[in-house]
Amino acid sequence: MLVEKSVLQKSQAINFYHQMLKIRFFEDIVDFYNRQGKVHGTTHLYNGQEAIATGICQNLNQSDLVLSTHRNHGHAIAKGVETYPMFAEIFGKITGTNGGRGGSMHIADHQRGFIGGNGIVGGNFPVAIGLAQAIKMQGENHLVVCFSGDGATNEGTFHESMNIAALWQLPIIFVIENNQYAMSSPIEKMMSVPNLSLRAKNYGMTGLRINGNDIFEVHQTMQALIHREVMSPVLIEAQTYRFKGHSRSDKEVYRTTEEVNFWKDYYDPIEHLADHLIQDYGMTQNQLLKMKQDVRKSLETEAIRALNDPEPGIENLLRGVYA
Ligand SMILES: Cc1ncc(C[n+]2csc(CCOP(=O)(O)OP(=O)(O)O)c2C)c(N)n1
Ligand SMILES: [Mg+2]
Repeated sequence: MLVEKSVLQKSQAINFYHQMLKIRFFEDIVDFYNRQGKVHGTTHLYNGQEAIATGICQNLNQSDLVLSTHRNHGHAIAKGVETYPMFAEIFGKITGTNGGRGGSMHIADHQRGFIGGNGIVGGNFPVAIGLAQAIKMQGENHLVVCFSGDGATNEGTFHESMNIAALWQLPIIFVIENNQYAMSSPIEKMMSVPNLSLRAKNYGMTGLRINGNDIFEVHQTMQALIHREVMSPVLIEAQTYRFKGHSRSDKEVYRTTEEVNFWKDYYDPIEHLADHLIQDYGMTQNQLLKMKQDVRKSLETEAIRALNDPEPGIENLLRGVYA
């Protein structure tokens, strides 16, 4: 897809850059404390994929609903969830988005339309369908966006949900972040047709394949989708790459350092936008550096504050348990 850089106002481009930095540094700080043993359970970091969450969610309203996966921090931040309670949740603190009992994979904030992550691969597709059906039955005009990985599209729930979404013409956008691996399995060992957007066609749904590391392309795609007359279901395959291991325990023996460095050097979505901010929007290196420092510093302060918060006491054990 050919994309005009001028589709973005300067203030919007700066806002996108800020958002992507926030996601990147949030993950770096989580990684740091994870290695210090401050995180219970594992984490799945979003580094390298920031343009997708940003370009998709910045085009949504608060009342639109987002569902995510085990790799959910970036989606939550992009949907407007506050980072301090996210840190607290990941550190298992009472001040966390879920009172410290969900952890990294289960960030949720329903007031901001972030329904939540899900540790079950493919687990959120049917939930998204239910929400989209409810919206349709109530005659509201909100959208549901369901993020997933490439690996999740081999789960039965994906195909069942695509079928129903198309049949019932639900207001839902499936965003497949094709980072080319599901844990240690490269996509070519998992499916014979690696173009995932083609999967939409068989269900009678529009399928788009975009460069997920180009914020302009992601944004333009969403602009076209939110301005349609009728919100029929769509599948977006956003091609991307994850810069860090699958999770904390990943030794990354299934890919080479050269491959990872190639993506970091040539396809970093944040550096791509930074280049345009300088060339097309007249920003200076110093201005970008200052933004980086400010974003990092404020996140570091929040993380330290969250680390010092109390853990949930025993009296919280049955909170939210309904049966
Ligand atoms: C139903 C189910 N099967 C297996 C797992 C273990 N698992 C966790 S993440 C993952 C890979 C998911 O790959 P993908 O959907 O491409 O997402 P990515 O991790 O690349 O973001 C697997 C197999 C799980 N959590 N749930
Ligand atoms: Mg994947």
